[in-house]
Amino acid sequence: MRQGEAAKTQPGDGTLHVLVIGAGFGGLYMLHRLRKAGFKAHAYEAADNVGGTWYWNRYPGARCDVESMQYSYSFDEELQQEWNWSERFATQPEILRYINHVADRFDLRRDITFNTRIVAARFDDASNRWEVETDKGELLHAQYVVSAAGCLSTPRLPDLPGLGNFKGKFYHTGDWPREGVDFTGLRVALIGTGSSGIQAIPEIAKQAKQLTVFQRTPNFSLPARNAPLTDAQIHHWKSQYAQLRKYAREETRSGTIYDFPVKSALDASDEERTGEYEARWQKGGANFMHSYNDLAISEAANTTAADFVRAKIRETVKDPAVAEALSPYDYPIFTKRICVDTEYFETYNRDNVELVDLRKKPLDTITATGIHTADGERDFDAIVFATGFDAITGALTSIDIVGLGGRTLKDKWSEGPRAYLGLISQGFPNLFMMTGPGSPSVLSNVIVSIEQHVDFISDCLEHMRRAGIDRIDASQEAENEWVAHVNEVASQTLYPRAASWYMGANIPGKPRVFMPYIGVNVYREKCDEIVRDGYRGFVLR
Ligand code: N01
Repeated sequence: MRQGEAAKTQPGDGTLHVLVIGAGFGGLYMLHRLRKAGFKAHAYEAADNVGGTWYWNRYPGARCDVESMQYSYSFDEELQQEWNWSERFATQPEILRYINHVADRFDLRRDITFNTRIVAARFDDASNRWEVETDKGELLHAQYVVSAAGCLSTPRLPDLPGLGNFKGKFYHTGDWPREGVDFTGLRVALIGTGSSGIQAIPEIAKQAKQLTVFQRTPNFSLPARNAPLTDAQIHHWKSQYAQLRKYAREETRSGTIYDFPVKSALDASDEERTGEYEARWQKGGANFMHSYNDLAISEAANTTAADFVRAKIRETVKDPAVAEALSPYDYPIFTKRICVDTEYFETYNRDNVELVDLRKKPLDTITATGIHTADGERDFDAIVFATGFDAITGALTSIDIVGLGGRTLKDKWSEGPRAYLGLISQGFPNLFMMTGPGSPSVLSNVIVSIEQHVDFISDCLEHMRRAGIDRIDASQEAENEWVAHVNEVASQTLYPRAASWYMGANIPGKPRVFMPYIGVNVYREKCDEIVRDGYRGFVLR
């Protein structure tokens, strides 16, 4: 290193090397790696504690639908050996306990400021530093910013006429009261039947006097068949964690191990196919998605799986009209995020549960006492919004991020997000976006994707420090090629056929662009190649 560069790459003037936004799974591991590498790093977190998604989403029934032995960090062998998951699919409280355990075990809290939201960030071209503003009006300076603000962290309340008049209480599943909610004896409305609604509905139905579900689009859901983990299951994973994690990272498209298929659905006889689907349905979980290798690319193959699930809905729900209303027809199965449930369809057989099909009876207005639809008014004491998130980009575009030439990220992304590898958006140097648009993120076991991004970013910063470089941007050409590639990969699948949040379709006015990259294994290979080629496509200076 030449003289003078130590000062350039090791701010000693109160400037941080790295400011991390968020203290969920992404932010915590980022902080840990950066500290180990000797960077001066600090995280800012809007909540009063760690956990991110798992801090906010405390609605009844919240659990992860990636199996717990896989939905955990792999970066520390002792950590993965010492922690014991109790169930096949972990509950939100158990995951939050795990995250707190990690924060304590690696002494991370001393470098986190809680109750502080980052609201703005402006890049200074002359000093290669970011000036970052908090909601307390504090100004911070950092050479690099890493956003670990999450893909599903900006809850969205629909703009329904009259909501301000409602005299009862209303809640969003993604911003659930810390103290919980007791629905005993109450008439409850729930709007939205995505993963959150589908998990909350059976639990709220058990407690409330009456639950009315307002459904706009029915969803495909698979039974979880959750159960306590046995010692043998735990031993299976723990005795070969290193190999299994490596396999998940390097050989699978989603970073998760399933019973992978060997053939096309169309090469199986009707009887064989039904047998395969039934076996996987009984086993439970998202394994069903992997029955055949062409379900995501061939409409004919996909229909066989969709028909099977629709038949299960008819078999489960006693009232045929309700079963029909709950059956999705207008998009291929798996092209919206598949739901995994515990007694979701069964819940509609309860006397205290009603389904309102908003496609037949559109919602007009929220009144002081309830909800008015085309067939009249129903009174409620509480409304639960399970209406989703401004996904993937919302956390970033809600921060006023200003890059080179005074251009805002929001403006640059007004026709769809653009970023090289989903990591850096050209014109916003030294700003890394963990699990950003154009990376596998939400189409993967997100912890696998987080670990890969953390390692990439940390290795990159160490490389830059060694080389005496303190600015990284993406080249316009590399970004353009990457965005085209992400779209090209998606267009070979059925995914763009659904009006899903992957496409931005749940937010009025949001551009319809397929945002995640399909293929954890391929993505990792490409990133590794790019690093081997001296960070090809990045501009380092
Ligand atoms: O949100 P969603 P979510 N009027 O966007 C409806 C992850 N997650 O919180 O489809 C009426 O999927 C909307 O209807 P439509 C997982 O990745 C994981 O449930 O737009 N309805 C839809 O039914 C998941 O995919 C886990 O027609 C309105 C629902 O609200 C992601 O988070 C658990 C409406 C929103 O569904 C998001 O799931 C939970 C309106 N104005 C979440 N606006 C696990 O790991 C929206 N809707 C288990």
